[in-house]
Amino acid sequence: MKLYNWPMAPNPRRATIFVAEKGIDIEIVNAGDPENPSRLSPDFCHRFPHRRVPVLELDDGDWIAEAPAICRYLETLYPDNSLMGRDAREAAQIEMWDRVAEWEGLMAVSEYFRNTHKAFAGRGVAGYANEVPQIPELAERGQFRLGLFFSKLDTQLDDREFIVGDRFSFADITAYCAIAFGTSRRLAVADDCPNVTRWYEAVDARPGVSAAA
Ligand SMILES: N[C@@H](CCC(=O)N[C@@H](CS)C(=O)NCC(=O)O)C(=O)O
Repeated sequence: MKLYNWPMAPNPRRATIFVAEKGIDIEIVNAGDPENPSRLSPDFCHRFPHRRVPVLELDDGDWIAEAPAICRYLETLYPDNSLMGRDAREAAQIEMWDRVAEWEGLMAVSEYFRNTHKAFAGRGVAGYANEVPQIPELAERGQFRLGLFFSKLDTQLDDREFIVGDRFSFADITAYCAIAFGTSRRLAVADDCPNVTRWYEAVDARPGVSAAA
């Protein structure tokens, strides 16, 4: 198997952290264009018309995209050190918070990033070769939505070490990747969210997380 990554991009990082935390030995390949690091390589886009990372290429050439689907597949193959739930209730709660983190955290940062960064002019939506103009109002709304997500997460983390119960899970990975990417774009955690700050620092210090930087 090969896992296609794009250093600094938050969605493939969900998969590379997952792999590092579980200790799975998989070849990780950079799908970026060496001539233009803000784009995926023409060869990758030709081979995988999904045009987004992460992609997991299987040994028979078949492939799986979308970070949660890749991680679910790997979790099934390598059930030790579960990151997606040990029983029905834990699995559902992790999936619930992963979806919240993706839809409310990652999408908010992505709305901001794709509608402001100069290298993404005309590339407002990931995964298509079509020209999609940037919309400054979407960047503003993304920044606002991220504040809502911080507040929601702060409440959830009020009496918990991690997002679901007291175990690190895929939900923490997705929320961390959203916030880490936001921080790199000067969208820092709001001062009135101390639980998020405490949790973020703990996740950031995990060896599996720094190994997949
Ligand atoms: N929902 C997808 C999102 C994948 C995605 O948007 N990936 C971005 C990087 S974070 C990408 O491949 N962008 C390609 C581009 O900007 O051309 C997932 O879970 O993997």
